[in-house]
Amino acid sequence: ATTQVDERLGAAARDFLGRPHQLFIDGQWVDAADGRTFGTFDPATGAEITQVAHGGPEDINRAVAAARRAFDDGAWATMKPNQREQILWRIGDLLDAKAELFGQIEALDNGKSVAIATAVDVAWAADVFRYYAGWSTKIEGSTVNVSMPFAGDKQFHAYTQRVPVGVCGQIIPWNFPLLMAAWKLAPALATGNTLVLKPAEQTPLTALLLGEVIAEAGVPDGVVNIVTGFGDAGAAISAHDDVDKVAFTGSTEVGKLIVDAAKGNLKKVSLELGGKSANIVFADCDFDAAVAGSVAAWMFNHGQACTAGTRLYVEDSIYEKFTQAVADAAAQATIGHGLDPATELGPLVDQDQFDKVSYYLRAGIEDGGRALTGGGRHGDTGYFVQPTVFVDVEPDHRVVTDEIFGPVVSALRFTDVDDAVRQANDSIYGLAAGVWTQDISKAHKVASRLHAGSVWVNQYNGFDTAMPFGGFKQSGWGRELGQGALDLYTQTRSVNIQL
Ligand code: TXE
Repeated sequence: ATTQVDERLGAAARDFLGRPHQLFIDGQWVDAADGRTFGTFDPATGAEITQVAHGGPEDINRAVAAARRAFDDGAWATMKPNQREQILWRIGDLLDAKAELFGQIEALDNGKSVAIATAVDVAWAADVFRYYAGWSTKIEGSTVNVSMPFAGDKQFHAYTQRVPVGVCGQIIPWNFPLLMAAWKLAPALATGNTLVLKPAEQTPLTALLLGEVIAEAGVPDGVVNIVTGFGDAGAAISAHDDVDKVAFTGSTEVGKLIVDAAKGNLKKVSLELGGKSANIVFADCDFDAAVAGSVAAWMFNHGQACTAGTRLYVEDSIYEKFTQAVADAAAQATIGHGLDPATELGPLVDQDQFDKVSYYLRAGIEDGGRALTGGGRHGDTGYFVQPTVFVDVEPDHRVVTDEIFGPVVSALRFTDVDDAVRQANDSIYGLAAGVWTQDISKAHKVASRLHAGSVWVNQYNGFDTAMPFGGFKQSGWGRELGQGALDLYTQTRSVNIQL
């Protein structure tokens, strides 16, 4: 297939696109075992960007074997922690140094604005590597005062060690391709594991760039292996008997498949899944800040964020005025190609995602809702949809219950705190929630009653690398980021010595 190189790309990005895009196994760039490749596409135009190696189960076997050898030879797990720290820190620095390259490739492959890709995705990925670089030297066990009631007067010296889990499989989605790779890799590497990463088929490119950075930073061969491919490659990772742990970010549906596949060797599983997060606006909020924050809550990343605040609960007395202000602000967003500097809202990632969101735009109306703004496709090329605000919706409407993963919000009313909390908690998901009020006591009380892994008050998407992140209910198992992620990638050994 012929590929048109976008002239907004810099020299480094063009150079990268001109090279072959192979699998990264055991420190080498290699073709897929059967030589297959697949196309990755620009979602703003539908045009093919380039071809990428199509890794399958056989390639997963090769990658797992390399990761196993690298784990068993101990070059990484037993490396001095301060050396691991320096290597991880170097990855962060290289990401910063190549921010323009990473940002441009991310914008092209995913569709998000290059400004956001650079300032958020790349900068934060660098921060994640540096944060976990620091943890490399701080993985500690404890000494334990044992009583040993059946051992008479004998004396003991007992302690715990935190050791790596082993070979980790990491399967990531397309909405924050580089950032999700960083969230997965950095804590696993800081704690001495080796791994096989499978990027999403829609957005394989920045993971390959990251592979180059990882080699340049001095990570030993086989410690990080990157296999681009589809769901069958992910399934092969989750079912592999020589994989000790699988970490997944993606749909709740596939999360359940991974739990099933992992049963064979009872590998450890952590899951970061879907959401339908409630954003609660009280009448005593700072109105303008709440409007701007509530729009960003569901429009950020074109709604393709697991935390998207897509159930907007507004207190009765300000419902009309607030929802109109949200619709007006959303309608002003500049829609365009990610590489266009003026773009605020880019395309959805691919045809499947476009079809899914289009289905919900129809479902919102069929179920009895009304679109205050939006409701359809934007333009006639690429996968753009209009930002859409549904009102007159009921709790059982599909646009209220289902994760849509597009720039679509459903606005509902509530009467008081109890009503807001009851409605917000009425979901199979429990990933995040927003609360807008100037009454700080009310904010704390509401936060403590929400069934959500993250609660943001007077802001939305208030992430930090040091704050644990993950879901209640069907939004997942385990916590990433912060100190919490160390638990996912270590196991405890208790050693008890009779003196
Ligand atoms: O996700 P999948 P899709 C939600 C969102 C979206 C929907 C579908 O609602 O509309 O999921 O998106 C790999 N075993 N989220 O289809 O399929 C796949 O190759 C192992 C929420 O893209 O879950 C990719 O690498 N792996 C989410 C990854 O799983 C398998 C982010 C995610 O793809 C597999 C993305 C299998 N059987 C979508 N099948 C979030 N939590 O942020 C596929 N994969």
